[in-house]
Amino acid sequence: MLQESIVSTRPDREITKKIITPGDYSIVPYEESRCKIELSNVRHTNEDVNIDVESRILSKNFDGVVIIGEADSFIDKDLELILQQMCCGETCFARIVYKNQNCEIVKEISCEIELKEVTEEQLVSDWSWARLLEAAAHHKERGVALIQEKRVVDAFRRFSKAFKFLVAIEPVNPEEINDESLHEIKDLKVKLYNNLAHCQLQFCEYEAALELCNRAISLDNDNVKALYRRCTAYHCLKMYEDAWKDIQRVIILNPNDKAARTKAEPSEKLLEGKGLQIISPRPDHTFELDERSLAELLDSPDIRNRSVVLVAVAGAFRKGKSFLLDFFLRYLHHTYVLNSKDDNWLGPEDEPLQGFSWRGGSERNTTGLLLWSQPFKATLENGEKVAIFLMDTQGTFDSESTVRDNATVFALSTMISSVLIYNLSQNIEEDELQHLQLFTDYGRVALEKTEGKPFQHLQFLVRDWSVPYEYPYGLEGGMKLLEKRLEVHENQHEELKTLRREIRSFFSQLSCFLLPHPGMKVATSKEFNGKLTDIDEEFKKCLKELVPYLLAPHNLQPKVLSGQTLKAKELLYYIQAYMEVFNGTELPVPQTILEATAQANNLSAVSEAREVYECLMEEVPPREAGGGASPRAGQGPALLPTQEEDGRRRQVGDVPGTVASGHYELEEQFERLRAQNESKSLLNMFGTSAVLAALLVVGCVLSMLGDTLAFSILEVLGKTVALLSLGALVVWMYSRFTGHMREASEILDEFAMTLRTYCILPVILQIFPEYSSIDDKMTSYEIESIEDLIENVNNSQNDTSSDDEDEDELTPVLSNGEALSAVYDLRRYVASLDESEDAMQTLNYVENLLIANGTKSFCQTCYKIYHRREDYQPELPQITTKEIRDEKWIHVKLGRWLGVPIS
Ligand SMILES: Nc1nc2c(ncn2[C@@H]2O[C@H](COP(=O)(O)OP(=O)(O)OP(=O)(O)O)[C@@H](O)[C@H]2O)c(=O)[nH]1
Ligand SMILES: [Mg+2]
Repeated sequence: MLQESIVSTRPDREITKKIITPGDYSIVPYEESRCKIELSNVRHTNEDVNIDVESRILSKNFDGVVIIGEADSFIDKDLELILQQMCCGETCFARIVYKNQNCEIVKEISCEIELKEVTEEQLVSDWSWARLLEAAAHHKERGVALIQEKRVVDAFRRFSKAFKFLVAIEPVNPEEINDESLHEIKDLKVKLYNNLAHCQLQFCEYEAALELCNRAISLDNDNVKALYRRCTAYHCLKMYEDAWKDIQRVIILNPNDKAARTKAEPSEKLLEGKGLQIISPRPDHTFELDERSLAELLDSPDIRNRSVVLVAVAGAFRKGKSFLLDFFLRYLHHTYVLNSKDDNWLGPEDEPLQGFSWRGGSERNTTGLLLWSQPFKATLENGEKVAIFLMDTQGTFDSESTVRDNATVFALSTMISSVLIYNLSQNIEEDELQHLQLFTDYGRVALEKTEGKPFQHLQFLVRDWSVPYEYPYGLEGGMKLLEKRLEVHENQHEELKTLRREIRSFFSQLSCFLLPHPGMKVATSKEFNGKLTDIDEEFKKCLKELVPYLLAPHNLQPKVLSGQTLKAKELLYYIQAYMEVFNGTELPVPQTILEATAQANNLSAVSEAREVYECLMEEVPPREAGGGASPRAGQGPALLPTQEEDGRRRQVGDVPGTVASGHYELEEQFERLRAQNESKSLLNMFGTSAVLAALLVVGCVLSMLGDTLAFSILEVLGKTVALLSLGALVVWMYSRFTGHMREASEILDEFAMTLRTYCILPVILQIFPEYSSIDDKMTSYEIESIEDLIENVNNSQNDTSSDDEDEDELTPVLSNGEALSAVYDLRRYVASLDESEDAMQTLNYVENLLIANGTKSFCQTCYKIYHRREDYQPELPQITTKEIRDEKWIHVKLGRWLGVPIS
């Protein structure tokens, strides 16, 4: 009696066998055993029902060999199960019954099987890791082949089997398995997870697929297939945001994946952000705050209680600020949205750069202040939750903004940012430091009194740095350059020192980064759309250093105000408050850049004028040169402000801008007057030195003549004259170039002047009558007192009104240097006057003089300098009005300067 035994039972099928002839119990098939079999009496019920078209064993072509574990179709697999329960030499009757869901028999297959030969194999549990790995790889390959044949179920079985072999290797003993094999094992595991996930997706088992992908990603973060499949799973599970993150990651890792791109499109829209204009300029040069948008952004439930990290970029317009911010956006997406830790954040090679609006051309693009509408959420190492904001700003010094606009934008950016990037082109220049000082100072004034440093991290960013051999690109070179630029040393002018100290005192951290030029396409091509292929490698390399330096999780700096980190909702209030201050009237209008420039111009004009003055004073006749005083050591240049005075004046900052216009007037006048002065060169020949030299020559000639004529008196006289004039010349030159023995040189000047006026000039004018008019002017300056001056001014004004056309008559024959010197004389004079009526009267008269003279604006400036600077204490000798009246030089100079004809 044959006994039936159950080989395997499941609801959908049942396998039984009956032994007809027993075999050798010591030889049984194991995994990978090669079995030679013979099938007979094969019967199918319901022949029309085809359960498995793929069965090899039941096919006509079956060769009689079965290798255990190699079956793919499920009938073959069932037959394998039967073989695994047979012994070598055994013959059995096998029956497989297939049922439907209602447990009704659909089909029954029966046959007799004879197991003729079996190769002996080890039990799988005794296999070495190498054999297990080999088997896993083999089954994986078979599975892939089945996938290609679209036999997903069979493939799934192979992959599962392969996975079981891999799992059997564990626990992995690293001493036994080399690194390469370990890597191979991990790699195979990831592939199997992926393949299984693929099959599960085909079976619409999305959660199972998700789990398998998660496992693959846990082993390999950047596995594109796993990400892609997980994205599909998420998508099918309607988890769109997660799907979007994965597909973005796929695009970054595999930019050429067109399918991924197509897939990305619908979900990409879900996370679209934009530059949100929170502050816009109004036509009247005030700023409008979009409180609603700002509140929506900062007061949103998931953001409001997070600390703020705000990175802003400010600086001159058209210098690539917005362009740079768009790379920041890429980094932030990569790191805080996609949670990727690698450095492949620059994005696809051919993707246009998007985000904050940027463009080429020469016209300004960004106006007001913009925040990116999607703050990035991050958790700092200390567990603090932050929201990262990016801020784009209106460029300074475009042709439409006033200095106040610039200062407001810059100051606001400084006040609300935790990191302010000061975007510069090519270098850190002195004027850029001045602007920084001016603007941040403006912000500091607007801030309520804060303890310590008012602002946080100032990052200088030098674009298009072109001398990497001096300071290399990047942070290291930048820091060295910055140190150099902000260096304070002893010999530096006080003004430069103050500037540097102030900048250092405003910010708690200063750093600098040098970026190379991004390439000609970026800077000059109209078609350039930001794709990476058009950008120089060096630039990209530096971006990879710069951006993480500012935005990597461990480098994030939350905004701190008065020692407290600022929450997003608080930032909202602060911005509102600041805007009120900036749009209100309490703040002083910042000194205009024009003024600042004028101030600089003025100072350079002073030094220029000083040089010209010194130079030309040597050219003009002695009487004009201040009665023989040395221009180097005498009263001329000494009347100009000292450098210290200049420095002090700039510190209090009230040199009015109109000085610049005075400077230009002066230049014009200077050119005209110099031409005139040059025409006097013939007369200039007879300055003190020339007169003394002429006397020396005359003495020599006389002595020679006396000697020739044997006229000893003449010879002695000649020698005496020659010796005296030689001595006088030496003394005069000594005095002139050292400033010593001033009185001696004055006497010599007087002497030379007298000689020239009464002896030499009359002779010359006899010979050259055309010089007579110039000489008239030159000899006419002489004022004895203020009264004289006033009287003469009155005369002059009368003259002017009666003779409008003859303007030349009123033009002072003065050089630039002299005019400037006269102005300073006037300042000293005015500064010394007390408030007496006499003084006021004098001032009025002087003003009238200036009006009459046509150099009013220039001179008004001089008054303003004095009047507006209340805390300016010129270091003047204490002299009374009376003394001033007696100070002949003032009157002389005023008279000369004003061109007052004096008899
Ligand atoms: N030379 C140079 N050009 C750059 C650099 N970065 C960007 N650009 C180009 O500069 C131009 C202006 O870029 P934007 O980002 O719009 O400049 P911006 O400073 O924001 O300009 P405004 O918004 O007008 O203030 C574009 O043509 C960019 O291609 C750089 O580092 N060097
Ligand atoms: Mg811009």
